[in-house]
Amino acid sequence: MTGDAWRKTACILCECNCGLEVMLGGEGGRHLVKVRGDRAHPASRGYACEKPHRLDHYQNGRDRLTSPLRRRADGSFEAVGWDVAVREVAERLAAVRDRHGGEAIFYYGGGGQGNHLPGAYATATRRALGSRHRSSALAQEKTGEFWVAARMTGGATRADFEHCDVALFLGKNPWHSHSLPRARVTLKAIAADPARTLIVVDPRRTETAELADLHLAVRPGTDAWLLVAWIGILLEEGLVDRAFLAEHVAPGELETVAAAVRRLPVPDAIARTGLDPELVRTAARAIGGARALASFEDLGVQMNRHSTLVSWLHRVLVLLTGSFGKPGTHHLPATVVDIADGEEKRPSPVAGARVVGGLVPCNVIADEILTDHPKRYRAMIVEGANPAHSLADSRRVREALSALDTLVVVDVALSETARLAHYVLPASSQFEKAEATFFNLDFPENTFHLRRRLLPPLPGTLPEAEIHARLCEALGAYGEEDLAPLRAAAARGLAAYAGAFLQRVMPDPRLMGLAPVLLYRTMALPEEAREGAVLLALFARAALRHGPSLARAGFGGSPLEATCALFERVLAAESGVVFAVDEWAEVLRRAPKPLHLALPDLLEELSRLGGEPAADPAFPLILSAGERRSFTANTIIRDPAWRKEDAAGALRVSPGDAAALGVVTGEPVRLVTPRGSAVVPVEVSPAMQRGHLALPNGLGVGYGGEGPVGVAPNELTAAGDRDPFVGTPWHKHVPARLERP
Ligand SMILES: Nc1nc2c(c(=O)[nH]1)N[C@H]1C(S)=C(S)[C@@H](COP(=O)(O)OP(=O)(O)OC[C@H]3O[C@@H](n4cnc5c(=O)[nH]c(N)nc54)[C@H](O)[C@@H]3O)O[C@H]1N2
Ligand SMILES: Nc1nc2c(c(=O)[nH]1)N[C@H]1C(S)=C(S)[C@@H](COP(=O)(O)OP(=O)(O)OC[C@H]3O[C@@H](n4cnc5c(=O)[nH]c(N)nc54)[C@H](O)[C@@H]3O)O[C@H]1N2
Ligand code: SF4
Ligand SMILES: [Mo]
Repeated sequence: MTGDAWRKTACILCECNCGLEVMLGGEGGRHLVKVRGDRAHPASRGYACEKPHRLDHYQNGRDRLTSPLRRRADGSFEAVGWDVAVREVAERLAAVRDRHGGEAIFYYGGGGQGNHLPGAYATATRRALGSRHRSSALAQEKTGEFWVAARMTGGATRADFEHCDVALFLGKNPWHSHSLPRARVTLKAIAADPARTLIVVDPRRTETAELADLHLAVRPGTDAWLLVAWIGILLEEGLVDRAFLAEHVAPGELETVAAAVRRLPVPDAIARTGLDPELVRTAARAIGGARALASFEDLGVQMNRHSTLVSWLHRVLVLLTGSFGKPGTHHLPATVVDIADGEEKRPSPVAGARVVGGLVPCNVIADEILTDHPKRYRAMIVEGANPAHSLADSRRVREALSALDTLVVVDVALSETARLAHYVLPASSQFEKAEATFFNLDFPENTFHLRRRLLPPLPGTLPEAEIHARLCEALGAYGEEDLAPLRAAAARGLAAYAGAFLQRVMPDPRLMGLAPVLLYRTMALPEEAREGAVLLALFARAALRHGPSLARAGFGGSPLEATCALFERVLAAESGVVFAVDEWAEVLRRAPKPLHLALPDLLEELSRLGGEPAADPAFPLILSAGERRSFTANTIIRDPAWRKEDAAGALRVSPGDAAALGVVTGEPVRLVTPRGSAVVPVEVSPAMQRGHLALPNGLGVGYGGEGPVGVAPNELTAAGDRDPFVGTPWHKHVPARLERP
């Protein structure tokens, strides 16, 4: 069977989820033989980078799982049927709940770069179990930003790079990591226009830095000083937007922040960064003089020293320049699901860590397990994530996962985490079910794409929606009497169904908690879109929150009418839908009044800047552990043959450091950190500055029974190296040294 038609789907390798067209073929018609960008996709408009062309390495990976696995007493796995697996998983988790309370059951993941519907379905299983604590990779990267942004602008902002005249990237290499639609097109357009300025802050001369007008190659880990210097210069030179501040920012806060910043003299701050003072001033003037500044901070600063302080100083810079709520600046998009939230009242149960956006800091999870504290996590469900590889200090994470009473892993492959599980439940791939992500953050037009399934599930696998429905049923969470009235309404069409849902489910907290699986079980949807059922509930919430934005996109009327119209359109539109159309004025309406600059805890942290302990002379270098490169995609694709270049994941080293050690490209070195060591081939790179090393992310995974290729970065990181406020890891700032092996 060979399909000769192009079929629509999306890339699953980064959060952009560019629309793709694929041609199926090969054995059983189950291979993605040709891949190209989908011109009809409203956000990506035909764009695709080099990574998805070989997506078949994901779909047909040799370590795809095809049966549930159960751990035997001797540690090996045996294949068991789905009925057995579901019954036993439900029994074991229910036993933990009954003995220790549902709060002892921890949930990790819920989707990676391409799949977020499982996280929505899992809320039903968690509700059925009374499970409360959870986390995901966001608590390694974005929670510091969420925590300060919630208090300053009412939520994390995104920026309009298409219409800015000054673009600023802080610790972000969008040429490879993207995160903005059609990143390379946008970057090239900014670079080619003499009236626009591209500013990149990165110790490394990245591909993005190569395009930049101003590249500030800071000394690693000194971004806080650079931001202090910039803010100081803006204040000194009167480059702040006083009209914006007077109108929108709480009175007196400018003065408070200015006084705190002035305590650190600009020349001293610049000296810390190792940069040419004139370059710093030129960049400050470009930022202060911008018509529209768009900026983006990412892992280079968010996984580094002073991460939350930098997130705050960055937002101070944005507000001082009035770069909020006008074209080409920063906005608060209308979203289907809010992923950024502020702090929760209750800290994590054992470590007492601050919980932001509902997420326990990744760096304390092992501490929450490896203890005799009565509130420790005793069971864990991991879904669409690989924490044994992605969390700091893999060794300790493995120890923690192994200490659990029950570990259940839902994955397509036998990942590093799955290997430690008591039960592994094999999921259908992202091309074998309907899927979507919730990272839709564009403005003024925001898109949503429900991709239909391209292929029937690989035999032995199930979509997560089905897995969660079966788990809820095995837990006795609902019965036929709950489903029958909804099924009857479904037979009368979508409007009748939505009405019945509103009447029967929404007012009943028990049923509302199970809504995702009730929708999945009772809606009458085409086979290739079945897993989209949960969207009805999510769209209903969006219609209530963002009615005017949906109406401008053509989904008007009552919230019920808007919900149904949007749902039908999303189901029908194979390339995705513009679901929200905004106006810039909406941004300031959406934000709290007034906006805030002065956060007392961060002001205090600023006063401590410079008081850090001196570096350990045994580790004179700084390792950035986890760089995004041309062929890295977290651990989504495990086959090393996928990588067209850099298959072994070389350690990038500056020419000076390589010469000092006497190594050349291709030769192995021993990389030593306080937590571990590894032997890795070197790539001598003029893009690196002296003293700075870079390892790629996503390597060091086994494949098809073969041992790992490359270095797993978190064998080298330590969980204690983390942000004091939200616990985000300092993966980009690991003390290290090099030795000849
Ligand atoms: N190709 C590819 N793209 C991806 C991914 C992938 O795996 N592969 N993953 C996706 C995911 S999950 C994410 S979160 C994003 C992350 O996207 P990015 O944050 O852009 O990715 P990184 O390469 O981890 O880090 C960015 C930069 O930080 C720099 N850096 C290191 N130390 C410092 C410092 O002290 N100061 C400053 N200013 N910069 C520093 C590094 O040199 C690097 O160029 O990428 C997404 N896109
Ligand atoms: N040292 C260091 N550590 C890091 C980083 C770093 O830069 N340096 N980056 C961090 C960041 S930003 C991120 S986002 C994380 C990423 O790390 P994680 O969030 O842990 O996830 P991934 O590596 O993306 O793994 C995704 C898993 O989902 C599985 N999978 C794929 N498709 C499906 C599906 O349809 N269903 C199910 N159930 N499973 C599926 C894959 O097989 C894989 O095991 O790593 C973090 N860790
Ligand atoms: S930018 Fe991201 S989503 Fe788009 S094709 Fe590349 S990896 Fe895939
Ligand atoms: Mo990430």
